[in-house]
Amino acid sequence: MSTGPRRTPLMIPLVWERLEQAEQLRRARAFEQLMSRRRSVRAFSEEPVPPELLECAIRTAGLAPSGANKQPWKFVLVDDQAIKREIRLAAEAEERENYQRRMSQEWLRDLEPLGTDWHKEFLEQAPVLIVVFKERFGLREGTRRKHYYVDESVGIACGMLIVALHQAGLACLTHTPSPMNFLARILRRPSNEVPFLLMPVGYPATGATVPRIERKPLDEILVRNRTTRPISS
Ligand code: IYR
Repeated sequence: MSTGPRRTPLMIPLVWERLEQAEQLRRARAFEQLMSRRRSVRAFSEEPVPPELLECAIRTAGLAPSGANKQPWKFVLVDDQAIKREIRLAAEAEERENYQRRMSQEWLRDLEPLGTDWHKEFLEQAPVLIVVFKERFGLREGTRRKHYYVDESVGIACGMLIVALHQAGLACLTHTPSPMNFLARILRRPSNEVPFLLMPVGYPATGATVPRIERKPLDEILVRNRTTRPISS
């Protein structure tokens, strides 16, 4: 328990640009347009990605808010062909079990419109994989430091990473083979790190296709204040 007086945090002026409302609207719409063209890509060209682009996107992800500013994330870049192959084989072994045994009929039916199966060629095809790990706790000089809201923090950072990659003209896939502890083993991560997301990144293969999907309209995802109806399940 802390007993002494609380320390006053060091505060600095906020850097903030107040925009004209018309400019705010213009930017909001332009950004929505840009993001409406983001799609999960499952077929990549082998064309390499400039390392600076990836570093820039990862720095941007690292700007995400996090519980007590602990920044409980690690982004592992894998561009080594042999390691990508190891990851593909391990992911396919798990996914084959998933598709053939572990996933429910309802789940398989839900995935039909996406056309996915246990083959994960993209894990070798994409020039680079970003493997995101969450840090369950911090390790400083061998002692454990508590981390807070780890899933929320790393989830937000991943969202920012996806946006940063798209904005930089790169495509990616949020892939979650399950279970994915094989990633910690293959990439030799320390025991405080748990795999969170596996993201192949690159340029789409020539002629790449994506499933035709619908987005829920605003009135299905936006609630203003509360409804007058009684709570139903
Ligand atoms: N992880 C599997 C299955 C899968 C699950 C969901 I939920 C998706 O939105 C897509 C795929 C796979 O990657 O094939």
